[in-house]
Amino acid sequence: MPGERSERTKMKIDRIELFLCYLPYVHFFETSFGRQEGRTFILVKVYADGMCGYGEVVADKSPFYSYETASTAWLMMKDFFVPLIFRKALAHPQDFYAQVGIYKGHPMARAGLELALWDLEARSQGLPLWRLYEGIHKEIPVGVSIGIQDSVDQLLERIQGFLDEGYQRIKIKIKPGWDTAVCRKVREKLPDIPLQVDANGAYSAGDSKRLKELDAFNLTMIEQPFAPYDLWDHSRLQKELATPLCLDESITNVEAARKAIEMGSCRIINIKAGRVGGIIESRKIHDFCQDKSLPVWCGGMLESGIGRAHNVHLAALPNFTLPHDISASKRYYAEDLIEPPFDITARGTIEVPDLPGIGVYPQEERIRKAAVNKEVFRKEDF
Ligand code: OSB
Ligand code: MG
Repeated sequence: MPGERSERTKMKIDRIELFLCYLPYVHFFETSFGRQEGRTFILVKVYADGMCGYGEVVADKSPFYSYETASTAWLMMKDFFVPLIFRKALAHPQDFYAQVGIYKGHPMARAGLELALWDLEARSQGLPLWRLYEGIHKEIPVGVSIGIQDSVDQLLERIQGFLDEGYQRIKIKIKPGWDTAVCRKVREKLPDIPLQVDANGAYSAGDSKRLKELDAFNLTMIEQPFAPYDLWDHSRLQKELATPLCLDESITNVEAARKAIEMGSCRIINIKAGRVGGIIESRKIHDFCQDKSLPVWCGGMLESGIGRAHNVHLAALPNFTLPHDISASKRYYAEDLIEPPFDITARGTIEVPDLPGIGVYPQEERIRKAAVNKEVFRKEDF
């Protein structure tokens, strides 16, 4: 495992800070779950030897995407994961990963802490995260995920705007009633762009006939048509579809990935560190998929620049080959929490930062402004 340290030089975490934050979006984001105007999330700071690492918990205010919320994640960290780190003197993310497995569930809460420990570890070694992860990509291909709009014309206008900005592919959110007719109109206007759709589990097996109509639109993939637990119906649908299925919510760990692949439930996997509990589990899924010749890409949860920086470094791994849901800072927030902001190159890519840790500078003043609650935990209190 790269990034391992000897006992002698092991860091000791002496303080952990949690910030409950809210940032308004530049444009509302609507999925099959509903419309949102901004994002609630938790920033995690872990301190050791005068250094600090940053992580982000992607759990939202409400349990739409998963059962986790910002409140449940806060509680799990406070009652279980933070005490575990202090009591067992865990500082290396690998040690945290090995020990936190005694508890069930709550991957987003774990991931926030694991990410912060990775940032700290990388900073202490003076290396960017992508080197610790053994990444190879110096820049990563990126796309944009566009929510459900008030009208198809508005959607077409937004798509054109993002294409003009240089994004390599477009993903649109779909739900029953905002699907085939929308895809047809997009294809009439833009017959050749790389286009994919994401249903966030809005369909059920009875909708299979309708979903098969999507084969007509030359989509790169259809993401998560059915419920997260439903690998079986995904496998039945994939057999009848020419378009590859991509699973997001269903892939909660490497075991779920193995079962999905063995059952033929998908041909592509979207990896999100938050959904699967951190970088170590993400790498296991990445490696397993690589072994099975399945391409993966990095999904997003509309993170602040801190969470997005973590995604960018993860996406530097070799088998992350398809364009990611990692967009420029200004696509999400008027003022991101980092400097410099992420921008799109003329090649439709984002450059992987080469400075230590996440490789971008968190802006403390902006974090304070975004924070609606804060809690500090000290080693001496455990
Ligand atoms: O399903 O990929 C998803 C955002 C929030 C929750 C779930 C999803 C999304 C996105 C946005 O599609 C991707 C991004 O961060 O750009
Ligand atoms: Mg998705």
